[in-house]
Amino acid sequence: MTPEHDQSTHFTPNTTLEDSPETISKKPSLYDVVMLNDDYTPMDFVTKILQTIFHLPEYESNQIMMTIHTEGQGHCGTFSFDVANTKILQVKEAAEKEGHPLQCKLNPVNEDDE
Ligand code: TYC
Repeated sequence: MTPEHDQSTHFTPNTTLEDSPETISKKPSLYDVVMLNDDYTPMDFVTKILQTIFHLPEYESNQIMMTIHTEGQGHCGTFSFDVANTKILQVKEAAEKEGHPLQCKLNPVNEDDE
């Protein structure tokens, strides 16, 4: 391959050969897990979830729970895509087991803002 035809320097592991250099956008490497408020999940249950699944101390867990309760949502932590998704699934499973509608969402971290 002649050097002018070698596009290898334009590609990263997150791109495919179909991508032109102009359309390449790197997949975010970090994701915020954001917990949502609802009218039914008991406050104690949310605080326990933040302690057990997100490994947050009791005091902070209670503060985050109250932030979610009053503001509608709250930040539980920032993780890789796989870890964030696993935690969201663990929250959903633990909540469903007790009949609570508690949900989290995943937000890509904008690395330009860091
Ligand atoms: N709003 C709920 C209540 O009044 C408590 C709650 C807090 C629910 C945080 C979900 O993510 C949540 N029982």
